[in-house]
Amino acid sequence: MKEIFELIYEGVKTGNLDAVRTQVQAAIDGEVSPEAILKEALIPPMEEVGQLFEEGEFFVPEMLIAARAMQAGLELIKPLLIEADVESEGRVVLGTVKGDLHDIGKNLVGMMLEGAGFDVIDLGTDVGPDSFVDAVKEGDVDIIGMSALLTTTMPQMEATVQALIDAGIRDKVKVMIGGAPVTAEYSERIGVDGFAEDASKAVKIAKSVLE
Ligand code: B1M
Repeated sequence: MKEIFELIYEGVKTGNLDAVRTQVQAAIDGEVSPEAILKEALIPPMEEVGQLFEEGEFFVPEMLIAARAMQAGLELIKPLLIEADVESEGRVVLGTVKGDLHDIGKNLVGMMLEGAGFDVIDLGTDVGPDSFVDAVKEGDVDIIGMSALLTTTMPQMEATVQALIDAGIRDKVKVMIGGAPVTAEYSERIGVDGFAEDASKAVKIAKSVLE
């Protein structure tokens, strides 16, 4: 099985979607537990990719193709994971804020969070404060994750925090934000719980805000 795990690792790291699909299916057919496939074969290469990105060795395209390859593997084991009832790290409601249609970064963050064992509900793009509030009211949400790529849409993050306060549910959920124009200073100013400048840090922040 070591060899299959190594092939999955290499496939994710190099973004070889077909190899990942083939090897994950081989592991499933060999009755390897979906949890082992996730934790020992799919997540470790993404951690390395995130690390290489932070060190400037990998760039966004490499990270995207790796994330896509990991996602292909995840899709195969997802039904089995649900069946096996693997404990989730937490539930994240993710969206790009109102007026903003950029979704590549958000999708990448969502994939990394899923890969790290979070349950992700993706509300898509152009998500207004009320939609985030409604999602929290529907229950069982641990973190709201907002993405913004435009300086003109960033204020929607503050508006969403205010909407959560107005609805009396700000203390029921952690809020984390990110996106190219977003800074740590801005996140402190608007009173959110976490800010991440890239997708791999988003996983670390999501884990730390729930601690
Ligand atoms: Co637009 N765009 N765009 N664009 N676009 C930018 C953002 C811009 C910087 C380009 C520029 O002028 N240099 C500029 C914004 C300027 C500003 O506000 N300061 C801009 C503009 C002006 C516009 C339009 C207004 C252009 C126009 O129509 N005149 C328009 C707006 C549309 C709208 O949203 N209403 C527009 C449209 C588009 C496209 C549709 C063509 C396309 C988006 C396609 C899509 O997303 N499906 C697009 C693109 C591709 C870009 C650039 C080139 C690339 C963005 C991207 O995907 N980056 C961008 C220039 C740039 O950023 N260099 C630009 C890759 C992605 C992986 O990175 O999204 O930063 P990023 O995500 C990172 C981190 O930020 C972080 O992790 C991710 C992975 O590491 N992160 C989070 C993101 N969200 C997070 C959430 C978290 C944590 C971390 O927690 C929840």
